[in-house]
Amino acid sequence: MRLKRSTAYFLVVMLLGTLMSCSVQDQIESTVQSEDARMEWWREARFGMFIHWGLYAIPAGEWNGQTNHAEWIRTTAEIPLDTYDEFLPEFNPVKFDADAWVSMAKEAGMKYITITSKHHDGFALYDSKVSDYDVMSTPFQRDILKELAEACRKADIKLCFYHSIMDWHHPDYLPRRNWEKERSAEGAEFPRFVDYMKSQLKELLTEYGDIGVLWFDGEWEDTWTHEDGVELYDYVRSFQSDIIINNRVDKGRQGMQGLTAEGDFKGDFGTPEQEIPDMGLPGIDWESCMTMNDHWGYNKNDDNWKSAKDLIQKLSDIASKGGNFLLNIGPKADGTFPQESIDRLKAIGSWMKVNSGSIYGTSASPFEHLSWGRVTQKALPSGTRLYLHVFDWPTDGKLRLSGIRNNGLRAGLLSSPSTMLEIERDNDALVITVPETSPDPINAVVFVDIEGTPEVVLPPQIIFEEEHFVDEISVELRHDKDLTIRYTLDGSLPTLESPAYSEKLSIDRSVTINARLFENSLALSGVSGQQLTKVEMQKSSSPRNLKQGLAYRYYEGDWNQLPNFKTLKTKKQGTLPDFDFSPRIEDEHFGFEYNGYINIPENGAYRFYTSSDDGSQLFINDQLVVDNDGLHGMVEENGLTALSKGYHKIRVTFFEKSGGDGLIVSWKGPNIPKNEVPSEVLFKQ
Ligand code: FHN
Repeated sequence: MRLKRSTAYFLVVMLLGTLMSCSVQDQIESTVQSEDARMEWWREARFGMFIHWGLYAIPAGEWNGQTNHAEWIRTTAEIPLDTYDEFLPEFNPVKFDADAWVSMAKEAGMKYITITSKHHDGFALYDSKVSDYDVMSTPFQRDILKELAEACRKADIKLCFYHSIMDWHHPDYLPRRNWEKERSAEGAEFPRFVDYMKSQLKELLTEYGDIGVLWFDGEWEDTWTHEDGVELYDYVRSFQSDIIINNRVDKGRQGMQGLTAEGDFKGDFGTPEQEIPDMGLPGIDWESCMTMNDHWGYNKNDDNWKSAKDLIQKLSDIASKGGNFLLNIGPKADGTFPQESIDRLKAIGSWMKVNSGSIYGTSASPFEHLSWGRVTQKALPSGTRLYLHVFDWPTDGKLRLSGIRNNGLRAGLLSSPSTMLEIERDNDALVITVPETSPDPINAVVFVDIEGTPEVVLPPQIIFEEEHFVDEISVELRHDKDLTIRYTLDGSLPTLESPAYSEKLSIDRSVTINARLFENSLALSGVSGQQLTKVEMQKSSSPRNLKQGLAYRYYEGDWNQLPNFKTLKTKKQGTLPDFDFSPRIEDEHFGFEYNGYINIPENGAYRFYTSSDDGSQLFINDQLVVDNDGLHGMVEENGLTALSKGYHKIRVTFFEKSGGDGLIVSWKGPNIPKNEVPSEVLFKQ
């Protein structure tokens, strides 16, 4: 059959298109598969050891009588380079024993170790051929990372490196610390620093065996760009194609909550720091890194240790949300771990010896909030094993797993797996009869095997504006299943006798609303609950002679938290339309206090927000509403207050130490969606 040229051409294009689309589809699938293959050991591992170690272990957090320093000490104590380098001849950790470190990690149930090859101070813990600022320039004269690599290999523990992009030592790194006035940036070339950093990374990726993860950090300064991050990600993968790289290689990390912003940012996992996401994040790999006390590097005065109970429950909480836990050790200058760290590792290890199956290779809970603990899950050939991490043991011996439609096949305790426990069905719940006393008061794990994959019926959503309200509040109960929602307002369990929800509720008093889904005479879901509190409004004031704008005062100083500005000398003052920095003189080490009145349009509960780098606070009528103090990246905090229509005093304080800076003041209220406080509602006398 002869085809017109155009038809033949069209068919060829279609054929190519099909081939292409298949190949594109194949590419996508193969990329996902290769990504999954690469991440497999990491997702299985769930638990790793972070190690922050270097010259800073010598001062151990103390300098000139101040004791709150750690791995940042060169900057937080403003130690000139040549003074800091006097630590080099003191670094001699004669008690360092790589096998002992690795053994403690392994005994604790950790599957990988992430150690600082180089932190912000620029000092390398290994024998670098491209720098003398390394362990070979100290009395120790041993390649610590080489010894650790061998110890990890023997123990089948993955070795991973933390490598800081920010470098306070290399002459080509920019910017200089702003207090380092005497350290000229003359002749510094940042691209030359990037080449140096790549040379060190090449050493680490070609001379220390297979590396599990490259954990970048210090990516936040403006000299490091998204383009640099993309290039560095590919550069690292060119040496070890299966290596995993965190999201701090690029510029997509969103502050300390650590997840990657929308966009084409590089990084295989998110890095929440000192915090755990509220909910699981389906399809997103993330790892929460945390200290055991308040410092990453060793601080001999820091006795604020998290309990073993807290750390064990955090491990379960993180795993129940599908994340990894990277728990930090800050070794001492002699090469040993602090005893408090050793004790906690041992306690975690004892728990993991019995319960590691509920952590390794598990995935996130199919349930939302459970009052008694957390859930992880693992596929079985015949269905699914649910691990119930019970923090609060049921006093009646009945452990209730609400809202699950699957049948329970068997149940038992990980601490005595041969003893089967009785399972019965009560409406929406599987109820497991458990021993009177918990086998592990910190976190006892009950396993329940079910048919198939979990079919969970979540409780109804309780939708409302704010949990505090002034006159009355409208509440909607919602569920994606078109069935009956029954509710109570006194905190009791909704039953068949409870009222059925039909339209929005108008509540004019404080209540505890509970809601549950029913199908005919059977409860299908667990209970969702919400406390709604009626509050008294703060009365407005009647200031006279108001003019548009805010009064500001500008200060300069080096703080790690908000100072009491009233005790400081004002450098500048005047009027501004809103919370801006335009009057500032310095780019760093400065602060502002803004005072005025905010015109509240109607009675109601108002939520205020500050997003700032570094710290900020917001006061209404001299009452603290938002506390966002401290050294941090752009982080948002909020607070709620009930205000009557009219003028209310507002005060916002802010400080910037160094690096990035910013302040955004927002609000949300009746008929006001969350947005920046507009200048039109700000006034001063
Ligand atoms: O500045 C570092 C800090 O010293 C520490 O290494 C933590 C660990 O994730 N990361 C940075 C702070 O976000």
